[in-house]
Amino acid sequence: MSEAIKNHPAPKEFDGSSLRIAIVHSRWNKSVIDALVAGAVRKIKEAKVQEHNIVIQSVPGSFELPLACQRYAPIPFSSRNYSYPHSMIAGSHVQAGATATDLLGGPIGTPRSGTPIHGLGSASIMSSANTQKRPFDAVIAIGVLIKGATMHFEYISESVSQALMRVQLDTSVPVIFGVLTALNEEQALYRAGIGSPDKGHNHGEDWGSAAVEMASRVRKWSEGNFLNES
Ligand code: DLZ
Repeated sequence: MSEAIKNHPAPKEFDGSSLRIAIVHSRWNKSVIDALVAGAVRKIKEAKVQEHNIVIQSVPGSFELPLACQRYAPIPFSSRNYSYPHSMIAGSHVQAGATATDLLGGPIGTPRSGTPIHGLGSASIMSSANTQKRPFDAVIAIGVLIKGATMHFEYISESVSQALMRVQLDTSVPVIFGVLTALNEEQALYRAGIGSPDKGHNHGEDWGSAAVEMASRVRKWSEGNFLNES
């Protein structure tokens, strides 16, 4: 495909100051993952998403991403309430310096069954019972699959992309597809902006911007706002 057509359009600007965004990433191919997560966080923060509203969770490999994303986006959009006072979310998942490897403690959402999900430790479980009701506005799934000698790559790439789409449509929470499917390490490094000699482009930045945009748009749509806008 011509590079003149396939480009990186400048993202539109959205105010993310009231958004809550989760990043779920795998740990395979860590140096690439770290660069991608850092790129996503950079763009999310540039859009004014508050640090305590950025939650980062790791899972072993890309195959585990869909289930984790599903747990971070469990509330059907129709039952959301955006009138939560700020105090209900403040301190819910405080993260001092978002890094690719941090785990966050505490309840992360309320599934349709009404059973609280107690995920990742106990530290913040006591912070506020109300935080369980504060949904994520978007989830970014970040993984790096590098093709090897077997069919493993094809099976995982296909199933993970299908499953992430399913989570997005089932929950109405935007799930940003941040899974690199590279034919070799060089391709992966280049797409994380850490290639050599040409660094390439960090696609994590695009995913961060896409998360803020989709979260903002879905919120508007849920309010019945479908006005013309490109
Ligand atoms: C097993 C495996 C292999 C061979 N390669 C990758 C990879 O390139 N990227 C990735 O994210 N995960 C890989 N995995 C691990 C699987 O995604 C998964 O974690 C395991 O099969 C356990 O379910």
